[in-house]
Amino acid sequence: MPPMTAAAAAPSITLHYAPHTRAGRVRWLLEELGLPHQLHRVDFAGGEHKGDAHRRLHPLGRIPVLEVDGVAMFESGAMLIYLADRFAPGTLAPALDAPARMAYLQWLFFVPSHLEPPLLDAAIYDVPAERKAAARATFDDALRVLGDALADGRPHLCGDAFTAADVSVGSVLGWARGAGFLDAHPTVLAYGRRIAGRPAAKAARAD
Ligand SMILES: N[C@@H](CCC(=O)N[C@@H](CS)C(=O)NCC(=O)O)C(=O)O
Repeated sequence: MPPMTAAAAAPSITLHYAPHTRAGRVRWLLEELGLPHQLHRVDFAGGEHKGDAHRRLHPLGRIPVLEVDGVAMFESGAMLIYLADRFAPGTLAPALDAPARMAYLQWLFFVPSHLEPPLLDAAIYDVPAERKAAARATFDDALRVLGDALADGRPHLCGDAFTAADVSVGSVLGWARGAGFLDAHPTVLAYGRRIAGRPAAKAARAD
């Protein structure tokens, strides 16, 4: 009789989050993965993220933080890569040797490099009007790049398959759509709307 192998125990996953923050993209991916997880809603308004307990998880006092089996990590983009590689290799994360892996990583890094900084300045941060206008123009340039990538009619950034890169880009497009910044970019607007309608995306916006 072959030796019995114990089924791998399900990992214990906790996401420290607050609504309308970068935690949303991690929550969206957890929903796409169908992974059981705990949510700890950080009292953002009350400054919980600046307290000692949270700073032990994220020394800069920011969110999100992801804990897996008691090990904590910060940086939402890194969380997406980790979760998709570990729990959906070859689907939500293209395989290491798949051609789509290159576009996948490219778009994941495009978010914090070229989408978030100008969008935050243009839509959210209290910055001088001149800087706001410049940020809006920079954001428009980045949206044109996204629109060109989708211009061949592909449903998702890496081709047919929906990946964690769509989650990351889609989360930023949600903020931009709310600010009306996608109105001049119909292809990007349609893509953003479509992926925001996925059941997992809706579940991640429960609060
Ligand atoms: N690059 C980090 C950024 C983390 C970050 O700045 N999060 C914001 C919320 S979206 C935050 O915690 N802000 C609180 C603060 O700056 O004090 C990531 O993607 O996780």
